[in-house]
Amino acid sequence: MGYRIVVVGATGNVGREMLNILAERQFPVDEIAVLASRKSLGSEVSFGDRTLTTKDLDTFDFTGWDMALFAVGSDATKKYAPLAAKAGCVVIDNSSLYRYDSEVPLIVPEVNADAIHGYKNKNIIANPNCSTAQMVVALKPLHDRARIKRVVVSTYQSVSGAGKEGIDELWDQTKSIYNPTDDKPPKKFTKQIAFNVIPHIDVFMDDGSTKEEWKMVAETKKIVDKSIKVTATCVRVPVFVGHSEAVNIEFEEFLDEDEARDILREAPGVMVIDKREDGGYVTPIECVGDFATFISRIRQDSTIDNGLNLWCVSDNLRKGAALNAVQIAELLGRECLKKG
Ligand code: 11C
Repeated sequence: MGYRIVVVGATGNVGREMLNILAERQFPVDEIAVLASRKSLGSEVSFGDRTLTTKDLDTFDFTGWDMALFAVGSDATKKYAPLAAKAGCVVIDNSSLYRYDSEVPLIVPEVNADAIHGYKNKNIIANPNCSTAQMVVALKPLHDRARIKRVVVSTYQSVSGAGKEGIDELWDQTKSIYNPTDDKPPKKFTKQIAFNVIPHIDVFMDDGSTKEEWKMVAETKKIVDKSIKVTATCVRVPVFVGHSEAVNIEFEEFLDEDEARDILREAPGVMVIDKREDGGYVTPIECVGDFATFISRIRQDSTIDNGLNLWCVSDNLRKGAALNAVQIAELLGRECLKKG
């Protein structure tokens, strides 16, 4: 016996990826409904070898459905997630709307699966920001061994984090570089993204950081440990899919680089590719379509007593969004909503 599942925002990048992953991981689905806003109504999306037609989010009745995976912006989430939750359908939300609500669990199953039971407060579970999800998968097993004091992270984030418009802008600008009569000025991003990097993701905060940077701080604390200090610089790079992060970690206790490598090799959701030779590390293009968070370049930071550096890469549409949401659904099914 399986579940009655709804995917909200099924025609977007993340919604489509949710459907792919539900099918790939053979999630036990008895019935599936794919919802979209009116402007995408009637669009077709793939689910395994089936083609599904989207229904209207505005008029959908969530009564009797087990779980709804939401992949729409915060405004639509604000309007529809409470309706679904009130109708008894557990919402797994990919937007940032509920992440910082103390009554809503923010879950990365490899890290804080125990927090899942908190879904009962509001019938809502939040899915973290992509740049946080991949980092905490790497931090948690190291924290368990040597207690992390402080993390300094710089991100190299792909344009797919900014949705289809971000992907289109990189594609169109790249082509236009070779055809100067076809100028493509920035629209989605604030500066040219083709052959460039932009140290700005999401809106600016009062302290000069950006909201993307703030999210990494707040979410790491909520998911792993509130005592961990994080400082982040988030940068958009001309890569289509796959976020990368250079992570510097300061621990309470000494942790040898070889032991850290062994710990990460055993850690759930992590794949260590770390040879100290040309090409002995992972780049974003190699992790597209994969489930793992890849860790490379693990090495001691000799400028502080208990420091390590590492390089962390993952498919931002998968571990950073759709995969993590499906893993939450699997966890919820296993722990809370068991079926015959
Ligand atoms: C980006 N991380 O790469 C963002 C996208 O809070 O879920 C995801 C934003 C979020 O632009």
